[in-house]
Amino acid sequence: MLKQIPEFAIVGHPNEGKSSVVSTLSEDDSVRVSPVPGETTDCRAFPVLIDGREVIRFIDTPGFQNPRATLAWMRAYQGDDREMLHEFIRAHRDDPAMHDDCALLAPLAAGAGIIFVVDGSRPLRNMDKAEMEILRLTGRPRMAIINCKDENSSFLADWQNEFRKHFNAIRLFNANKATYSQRIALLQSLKAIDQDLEAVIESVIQAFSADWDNRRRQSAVLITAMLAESLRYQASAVCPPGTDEERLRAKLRREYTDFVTKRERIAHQQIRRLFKHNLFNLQLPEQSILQEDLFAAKTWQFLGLRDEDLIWAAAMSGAAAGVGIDVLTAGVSFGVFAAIGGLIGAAGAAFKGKELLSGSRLLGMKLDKQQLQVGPVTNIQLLYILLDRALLYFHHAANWAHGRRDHDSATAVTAEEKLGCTAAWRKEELLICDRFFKAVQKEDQAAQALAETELAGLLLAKLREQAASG
Ligand SMILES: Nc1nc2c(ncn2[C@@H]2O[C@H](COP(=O)(O)OP(=O)(O)OP(=O)(O)O)[C@@H](O)[C@H]2O)c(=O)[nH]1
Ligand SMILES: [Mg+2]
Repeated sequence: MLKQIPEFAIVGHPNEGKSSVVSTLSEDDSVRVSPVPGETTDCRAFPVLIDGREVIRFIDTPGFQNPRATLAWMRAYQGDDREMLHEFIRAHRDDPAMHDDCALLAPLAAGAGIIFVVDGSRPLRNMDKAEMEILRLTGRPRMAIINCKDENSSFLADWQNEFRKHFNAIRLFNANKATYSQRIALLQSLKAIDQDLEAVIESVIQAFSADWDNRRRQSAVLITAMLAESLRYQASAVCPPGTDEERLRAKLRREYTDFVTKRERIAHQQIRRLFKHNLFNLQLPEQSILQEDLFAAKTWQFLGLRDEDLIWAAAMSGAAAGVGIDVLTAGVSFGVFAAIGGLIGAAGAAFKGKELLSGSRLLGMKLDKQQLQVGPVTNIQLLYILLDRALLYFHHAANWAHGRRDHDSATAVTAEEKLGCTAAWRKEELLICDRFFKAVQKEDQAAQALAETELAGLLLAKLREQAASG
């Protein structure tokens, strides 16, 4: 019988990706991963905690050191099967040549199930067969994971054939690319390796699902709060006669962009932490639009709504709103998005991001006799840009496997280089955004709270959709 908290030892040959698998499965980026074989020299348990309660435990182990000698000893063993592993460890614990074999078999002797990891992009060797035979002889429930370190799949069939003889379940699982749903699929397979495990693993899957939904809910609230604060931001400066007005404008504009840029970064970091990327800074694909500054022209070209949707939204809001004026008035104040689209399209004419904010309409800058005021923003496109970027960031944070350390941009997720996803939202959804945009800038607290709840609800639904499609 396995213990109440299911425990799995991740075992295999050195350098095959065992620690990477542990890191990804336990969402723990403190697991030591290294290209040098022999990095892991002792067992270490990585518990998965949900709401402070341990639900499952993965044990990282050193690779087999001397599988042939281990197998020979086991084959010659004549004693009680249930004592075999304990006897093996007793007989070899003082032999440095068998240190790693004793270490990796210890959790199995204590009752852990087995997850055997191989790099399926290399050919099968006799050594692997010896390791599989050792694991079979332990009698523990066991599953094999084929972690293809590179794209070569020509050896897969050999591995699968061999695995069928030794394991209760086999799965392809890439420690560097596995998404949340692939992790859940792996847990589903683990259920099948032993009937005793079924109920307890099912409850682990339920706990994982509830935890992830909670992360989506919290992300929706964090994004909503970031939007509200960014859209509502305003600042003013005294501007007595004789002041250098241009300088003061530039200063306020800079303060504005700094504020929103920082506020956005904080929200992204909060999301990153929700997904337990604590030690390694989440690397975004090199090609990602998220690499661009929030106020860069490229950002506004690729994300946010298309002009026709904005015009529609403007019409719905009434032309009195800033967005209406921006979109519908031709000439200098024609929306920044249109200007950018045109300029970039026109033979790559240079367009400096800073100019985005040069139109006073974007920021609602106004001057009276004594003071200059900036914000709140009048262009709703900022809301969509921030939203698109937050949803993209969420996508990366949720799908970045913890075991992945190389940050190779060639294999990164890049299926985003189109318009941001808000451009495909339905009209009812755009109206929710529109109501939010107007409400957060008013004094009416009750209306603000209602609009925030409504937007957070929409975002939660979107994040759930993202999960279902990923
Ligand atoms: N490209 C790629 N590299 C991987 C993958 N899995 C592991 N690696 C790399 O392979 C190397 C070994 O990974 P580890 O997880 O440390 O392997 P291990 O089996 O724990 O190794 P030892 O502890 O030394 O036995 C590291 O450089 C990993 O980044 C993968 O799926 N794809
Ligand atoms: Mg290791």
